[in-house]
Amino acid sequence: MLATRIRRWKSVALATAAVMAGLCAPALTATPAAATTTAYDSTYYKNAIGKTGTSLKSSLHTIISANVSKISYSAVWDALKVTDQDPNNTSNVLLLYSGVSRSKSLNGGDVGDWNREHTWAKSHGDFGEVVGPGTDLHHLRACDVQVNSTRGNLDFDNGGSAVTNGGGSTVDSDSFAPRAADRGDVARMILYMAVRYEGDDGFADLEPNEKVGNGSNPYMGKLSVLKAWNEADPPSAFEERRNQVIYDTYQHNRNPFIDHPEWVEAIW
Ligand SMILES: [Ca+2]
Ligand SMILES: [Ca+2]
Repeated sequence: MLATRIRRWKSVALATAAVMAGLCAPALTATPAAATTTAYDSTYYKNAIGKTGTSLKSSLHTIISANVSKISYSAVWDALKVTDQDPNNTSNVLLLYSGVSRSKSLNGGDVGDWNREHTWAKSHGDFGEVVGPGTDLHHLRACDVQVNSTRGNLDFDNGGSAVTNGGGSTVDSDSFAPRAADRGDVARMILYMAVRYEGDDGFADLEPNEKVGNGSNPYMGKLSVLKAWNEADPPSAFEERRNQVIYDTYQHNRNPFIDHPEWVEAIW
């Protein structure tokens, strides 16, 4: 325990020194699996630090389920205009999978509009649009209406052919792959849902597995691919801001895998 603490202090000191030397970003992103430190480790994540496996998963479930505020499905529209705001144009939202920047006012259901994508497909566990997993902002994203329809309830896997206006996303008969820049985001959203929903709150226990074609079962694949995507596409400034806005303004809980992407490997 003492050794762990000393290592942590040491890594904080090194990170601080790196910031002061202006070398922070390359030093901290060169090895994605390395332990990261955040401003929340001694507070929000206090009871999870140092744990691995099911112990870490259980601890994180308790942390991210405590004192959560939930919003209605209709309130999700306005929330996404804040969480998914284009950093280069405050009148727009950035759309998941395609990367398109589109006017916030074009929310709706017509071609050319954006709507509310359940990254964990709402049929997988059948939670629909009910307050809870159906309205959890950590996996709800602004998405082009047609691209959302193409994704449907497909599991995630590599391969397929290009999605029309999909920004490089691909699809085949049983799976969907986001454009490269959104792959880590999707992995961390799916795995947040697996930790947040454990079957103790009236909803299904959501879990990743190695399959595609999960249908209405409360599973989402493929875990090995999601793990690789988490490594290949580390958290971006957009994703970190989004996590912070949800924590500060809406739900008051965090996605642990955006703060600590190495916890994906620590659990799975
Ligand atoms: Ca990304
Ligand atoms: Ca679960």
